[in-house]
Amino acid sequence: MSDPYSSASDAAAKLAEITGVQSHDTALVLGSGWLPAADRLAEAGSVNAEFERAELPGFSDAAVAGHSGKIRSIRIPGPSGDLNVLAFLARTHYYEGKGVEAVVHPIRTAAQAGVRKIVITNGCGGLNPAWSPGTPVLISDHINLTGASPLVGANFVDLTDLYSSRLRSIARDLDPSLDEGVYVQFPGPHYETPAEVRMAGIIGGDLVGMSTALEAIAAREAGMEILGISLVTNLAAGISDQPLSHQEVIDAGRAAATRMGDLLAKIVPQL
Ligand code: 8IG
Repeated sequence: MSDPYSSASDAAAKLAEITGVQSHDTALVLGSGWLPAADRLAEAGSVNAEFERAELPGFSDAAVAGHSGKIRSIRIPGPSGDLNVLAFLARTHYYEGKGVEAVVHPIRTAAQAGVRKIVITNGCGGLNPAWSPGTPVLISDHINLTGASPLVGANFVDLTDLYSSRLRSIARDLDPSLDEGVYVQFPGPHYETPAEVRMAGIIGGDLVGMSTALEAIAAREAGMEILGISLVTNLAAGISDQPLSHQEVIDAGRAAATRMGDLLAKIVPQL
């Protein structure tokens, strides 16, 4: 990719052409287990367009089972008129080896498409044994253990209140049962060892995953307000004596779909 920002601007132009929507208001990035929830959100409104993300400049095909490679533009009613929501039904993960630029290209495309607020979701492992698979947790902060950044050069972006306390409090008003936690992004694609999970807890983490942090940094650079929601799909390695499996992740997402969909349908219009 040449200049990542001009590539995102090309993608945004193509997005406007495909969707017929000149400007989107809110973006939604869907993590493992969240696809059924996006379907419920679409039912709360109408779909402007849905297409393969590879149709946009700079995007490649999806690589993970349980992720769809599509992008969906949804129009939903909001308190002060309709909102256009740009939903990425899958993300590019850092572990795919396509580089950080590819990981955050959807975020930068959304920014160029006018998006000012973003909901970043993921499926992850939980350190708190009270979080049974299917529990949603608001991300209060993150620890980036990838050793990478989407930013290049002397670009000293402030990450204080990265996961907007204003948006978190709106979410908790709508669902007071929501807990909060610190998300630790590991590079993956392997899951953690039990010792690494213990370390994550000692350094202040509550959730372990392979996404979100790099995207949130790019979203902040672009000036967006960020809400992060993790769906705990499994207890992190060593927290329970069960081995981890990707099927468990997909099953937990399916089981939690109704709750997550209702949550998104309630929260997204109010942000
Ligand atoms: I879903 O336990 C899901 N993604 N790193 N660890 C990490 N990523 C995950 C996990 C997990 N579960």
